[in-house]
Amino acid sequence: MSDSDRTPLHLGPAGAPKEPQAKPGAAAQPEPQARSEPPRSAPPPLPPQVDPRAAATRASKASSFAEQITSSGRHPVILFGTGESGKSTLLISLINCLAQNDRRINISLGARIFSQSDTIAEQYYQQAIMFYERYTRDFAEGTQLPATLVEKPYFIPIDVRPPDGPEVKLAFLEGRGDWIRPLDGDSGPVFQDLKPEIIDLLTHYSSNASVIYVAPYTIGEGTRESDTGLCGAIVKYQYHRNLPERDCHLFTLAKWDTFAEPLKDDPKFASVEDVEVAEILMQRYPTSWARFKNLPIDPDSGRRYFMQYASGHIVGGIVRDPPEKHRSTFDRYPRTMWNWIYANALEAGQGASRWGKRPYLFPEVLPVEPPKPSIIDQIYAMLGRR
Ligand SMILES: Nc1nc2c(ncn2[C@@H]2O[C@H](COP(=O)(O)OP(=O)(O)OP(=O)(O)O)[C@@H](O)[C@H]2O)c(=O)[nH]1
Ligand SMILES: [Mg+2]
Repeated sequence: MSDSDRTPLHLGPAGAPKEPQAKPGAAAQPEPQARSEPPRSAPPPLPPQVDPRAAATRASKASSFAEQITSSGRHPVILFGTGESGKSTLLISLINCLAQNDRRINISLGARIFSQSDTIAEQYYQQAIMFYERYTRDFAEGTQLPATLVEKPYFIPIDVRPPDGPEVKLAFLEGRGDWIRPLDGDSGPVFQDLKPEIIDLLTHYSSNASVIYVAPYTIGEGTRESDTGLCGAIVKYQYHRNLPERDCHLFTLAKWDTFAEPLKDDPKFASVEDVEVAEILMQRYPTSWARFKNLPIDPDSGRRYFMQYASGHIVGGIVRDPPEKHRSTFDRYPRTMWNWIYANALEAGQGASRWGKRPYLFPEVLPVEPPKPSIIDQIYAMLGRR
């Protein structure tokens, strides 16, 4: 089945009707518009006879990721992947898909999420501005992203307003891949625990989140470490998350252009059987793919998908303009993912039972569900790692 032919199966309880193909957008390129930051307000003074323990509780609540995301009303999108797996570039490709290529749908940097006006909250927002304004522009002009080197994970608030559908407010969680790198040594644990901020989010956030697992076709010396790291992230996610079945999960075979090279006109860049993508995942990511397929989610709930993904035409370390004949295929990857994110965010706002069909931004592309886990997958998942 080719991407362009994909029937929108498995999406939502009743599925979505097939629509005519949308024209791939390659319109003029506006600068992403950043929303100006609201003025900082001074922190409220503590009452005179305050109990220090109560103050501490309030302080930790105020800086709690779960608390802040809940009060912002934003839908969190969490990305897991080891260093250099392509998380940040994937996020850039999503932003640029709307900000640069398809002006029909409005995208902008949202208001700051952390309400308190301390240094760390300010730093979070400055990082988000930097990402949204600087990195997206640099990437569009041909420069690769630097490795993410922040001290703590942070959210990039993003608002998406389609002309003929409800607006969604999102919060993309950006961080460093080496936080999930497997631990060295012949004894002791293999998996790192997640950062405390992410644990806080997973433990206390009670609505649904979108979770993206980034598994690149090629990386460094090979995919083994990336597989183990990703498996560890899923193990820890499962350990900390209350209600994993409520979240929406997407496993991506990233850097697809390094498998099916558009410069060589490999037809698989545009069209490939889903079973082949699943086969590659099984070979290159045996433990994390198995673990993913074994997440305790109702197989018929439409909460688990996979897809191949290319974030851009990146050759020899240079980001290039895609050749005209491949442009619409490059666009299809972020469009497909946008459909998934948009529907998840709307569902979170409205409650699963309130919509009969899955809403989408781009009718021509929708992700698909993975095959059911085999016995071998189940064994791998139990072992945790090979
Ligand atoms: N060919 C190709 N290269 C990609 C793609 N996505 C990312 N890359 C390259 O892979 C490298 C790592 O990408 P990043 O997005 O920085 O990876 P990351 O997961 O954010 O890495 P950390 O910030 O270290 O965690 C960069 O050199 C990117 O240009 C892709 O889809 N295709
Ligand atoms: Mg990064």
